[in-house]
Amino acid sequence: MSKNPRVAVVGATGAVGREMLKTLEERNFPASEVVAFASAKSAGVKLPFMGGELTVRELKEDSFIGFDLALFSAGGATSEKFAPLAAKAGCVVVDNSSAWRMDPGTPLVVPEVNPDDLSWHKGIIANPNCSTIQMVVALKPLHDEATIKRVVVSTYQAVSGTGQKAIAELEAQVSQLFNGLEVEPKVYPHQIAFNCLPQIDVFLENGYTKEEMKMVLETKKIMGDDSIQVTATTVRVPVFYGHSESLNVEFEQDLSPDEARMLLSRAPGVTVVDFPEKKAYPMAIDAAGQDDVFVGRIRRDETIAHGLNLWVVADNIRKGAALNAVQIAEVLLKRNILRVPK
Ligand code: 25A
Ligand code: L14
Repeated sequence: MSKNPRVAVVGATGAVGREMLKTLEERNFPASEVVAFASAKSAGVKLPFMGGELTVRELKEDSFIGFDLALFSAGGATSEKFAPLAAKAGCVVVDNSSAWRMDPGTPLVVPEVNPDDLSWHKGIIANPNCSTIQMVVALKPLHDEATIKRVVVSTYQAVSGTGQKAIAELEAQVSQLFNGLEVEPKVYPHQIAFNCLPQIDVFLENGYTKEEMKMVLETKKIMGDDSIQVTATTVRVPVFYGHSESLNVEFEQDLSPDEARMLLSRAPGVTVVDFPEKKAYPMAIDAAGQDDVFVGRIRRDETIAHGLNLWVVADNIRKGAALNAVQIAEVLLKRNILRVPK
């Protein structure tokens, strides 16, 4: 493409959509124009962009004519319906929903891990689940060195992952409880303030939640290695921004904590914060608003031959969603593959 791309942001009024606009602006993404789309009820809403405002348009079936790139974060149902329409109109989609991730014809990409999978896109590219993205960014450099056999992960996930309405629900419950009022859960099945909920997304027949199975299946696809075993417990905690994860990793070969620290400190998109003597480790409140994946508490699992424990934290709305999507678009531009193949 010779001219700069014309970009649509679909679901622009949501927590992730707003961050996509902010990320395009901060990274000086070379767009000839950016247009914000959402559902009919948000049409006319003004969103800040590049010192001015964008007026939100209603997303319709013919919205994509004349666009080169669309960043979607409007939920699975919207993506299922509209992403193929966009691709048909010649507009490449980077989709943040779970709709296309496990489709064999759709690449699932984290630029630090598997950028080459972008070469076979057919017009839709899936952005992985937020918890999966930060985990694979931390695992990839270790896997390349010592081959991962198995990962046991437990997550501590912020409410912003669910969107604006969940952020508002945690705020409201905190103030209701301080004022001696009853809380009435709406977004989550139970009170989230001062509580932990071992359920993210819906339960499946095997007893796991859908969020847990996303971590299991998406990790194999992104790492391009079906032999990596992952088992997950995903937990919602009363944090606004930033997902934290405890990873227990078993390797084929030996990897010392010092080697892991060195590999991670050289890895793109990773910052190691691991100074126990100074009580320094990654925390959600520090990762919020940052681009990197933060890794600390690196230590041996003393119960197995080749095992490490790690603590991994990232901003779920940035690296977990908006930033990763914009980084994918940047690679498409750089490699001159921002076009729907015939
Ligand atoms: O199915 P999935 O893939 O599992 O995804 C389900 C949902 O998860 C959220 C996202 O909600 C998604 O809809 N999500 C969070 N992280 C995600 C991630 N990494 C993620 N999903 C996937 N991957 P969300 O709140 O972030 O964004 C929702 C956006 O979707 C728009 N939308 C819904 N249906 C649509 C549609 N757009 C086009 N066509 C459709 N049919 C939705 O727009 C929103 O932009 P909306 O207009 O229906 O609702 C926005 C309303 O919210 C208010 N509001 C939003 N932000 C603020 C706000 N008000 C004040 N301050 C704010 N900061 C607006 O007033 C508006 O009414
Ligand atoms: O699949 O509620 O990307 O935190 C990520 C956020 C599903 C919901 C996904 C949440 C979504 C999830």
